[in-house]
Amino acid sequence: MTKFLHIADIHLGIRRYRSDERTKDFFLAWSSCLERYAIQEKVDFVVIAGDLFDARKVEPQAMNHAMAMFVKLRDAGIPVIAIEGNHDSHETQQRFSWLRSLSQWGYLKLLEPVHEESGVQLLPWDEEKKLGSFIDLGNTRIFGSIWYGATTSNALPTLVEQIHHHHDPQRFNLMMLHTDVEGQLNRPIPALPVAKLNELKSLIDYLALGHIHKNFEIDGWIFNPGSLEACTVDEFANVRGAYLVEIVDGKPKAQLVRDYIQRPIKRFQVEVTGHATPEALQESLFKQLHAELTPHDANETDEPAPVIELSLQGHLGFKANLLELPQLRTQIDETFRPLLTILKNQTVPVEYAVAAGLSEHVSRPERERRVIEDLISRDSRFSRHANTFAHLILETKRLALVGEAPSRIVELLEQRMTNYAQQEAAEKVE
Ligand SMILES: [Mn+2]
Repeated sequence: MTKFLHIADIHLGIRRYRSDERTKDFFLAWSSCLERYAIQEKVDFVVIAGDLFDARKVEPQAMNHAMAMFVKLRDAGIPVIAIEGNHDSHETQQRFSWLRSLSQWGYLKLLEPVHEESGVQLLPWDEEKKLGSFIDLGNTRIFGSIWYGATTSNALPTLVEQIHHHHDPQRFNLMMLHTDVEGQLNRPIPALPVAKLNELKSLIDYLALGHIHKNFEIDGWIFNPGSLEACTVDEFANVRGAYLVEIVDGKPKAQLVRDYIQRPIKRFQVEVTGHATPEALQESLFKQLHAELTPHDANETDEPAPVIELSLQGHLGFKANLLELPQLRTQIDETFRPLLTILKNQTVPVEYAVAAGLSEHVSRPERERRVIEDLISRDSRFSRHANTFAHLILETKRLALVGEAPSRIVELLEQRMTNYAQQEAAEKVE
C-alpha cells in the first residue's frame, strides 16, 4: 500500500511583526510536521505543492531550515517531489532558482512542464539530468506544473491534453497545481472555476493543490491542505494542516492532520458598547481576559506563548482618540506575556454613532428620522431643534419625491424657516 504526505505553502523565511520567533515558528511547523507525519509514518514520498519558501531570494536561515529536513528525509529514504509556487517561482528569463539547485543536488525532485516553441511539453523525469515534468514512484505517477497565475484558465487546456497523453491508467495519477480556486476565497479576483478543473477528473486521481492558505477538499479528488502556519493575522482563523494519504484500491484516503507544532492563538471579541469611559472599558476588558487566559510562564509550560488577538466591536461611548490602543497593547503584553498582541479596532466612533441602539423592529421611516436627527444634533447651533429640522428635511424629501416643483419646495421651506425664526425670537423674549 502506498502512503504519502501532501503539504503546501510552508513559506520558510517569512518575516512578520518584526518577530524572529515568528520566523522560527514556520520552521517548527515544517520540521515537526515532517517528523511526525512523514518520517514516523514511513510515507513513500512527500509532495510539496508550491511556496516552500516565502521568497525566491532565499535567506540563509530559511535555507538552513529547509536543508535540516531535506537531509533527514533523504536519510530516511523518503523522496520529496515539489513544484514552484508564486512566492518561490524562478524569474522568467532566469535559468537559476534555489528550487532548481536543490533539485540538481538531489534533495528534491522539481517537476516542471517544458515550454517549447511548439507549446507545453510534459517530459518524463530524467534521473541523470535531474529534470522532468512527471515521475513514477512505485505505482504512482506524479505530474508537476508551474504557477500560471491569472493565465491558469488559458494554460489548462494544453496541460489537460498533455496529461491525456501521458497519464497512466495502470497507475495512481497525482498532479500538483498551485492555483486559486473559485469559491474558496472571498476576494474579488479571477480564480480557476471548478468546472475547468473537472476536465482533469477522468485523468487524475488526486489533485494536490497549493496556494490558498486554508483547507478545502472538493469531490474526494481535489485536496488543498492550506498553509502549515498562519502567514497573516486573518489566516489565524483558518483551518490548515497537511494531508496524510493512503492509496486504497486505487482511491485516495486522505486525512487532514494538524497535530504538529503551531503557534497557539487566543482570540477575543470585546464589546465596547455601554462603557462610558476608557477606564470602564479597560476594567471590563481585563476582567474578560483574566477569566479566559492565564499569564504565560515559560518556566511552567512547554507550550509556546500564544498570539493574542483582540477585536474591539460596538459603539464607543467616548471619543475614539481616548481609546489609546498602543498603551492597551503594552498593558496586555506585560500582564499576559504573549508572543504578540494584535488589536483590531472595529468600533464605531461616538462621532459616527448615529441611530445607535435602535431596536431592529423600528420601522424604516423612523430609523431614517433618527439618523437625520442624530446628524443634526452634532452641530451645536441646531442641536436644540434637531427634531424640528429632521421633520423639515423629511418633508422636503417627500415633496421632491411626489414631483413638487422646486420653486414650490423652496417657497414652503422659506415659510417654515420664517415660522421657526419667529418662534425662536418669541422664546428669547420669554
Ligand atoms: Mn502561499
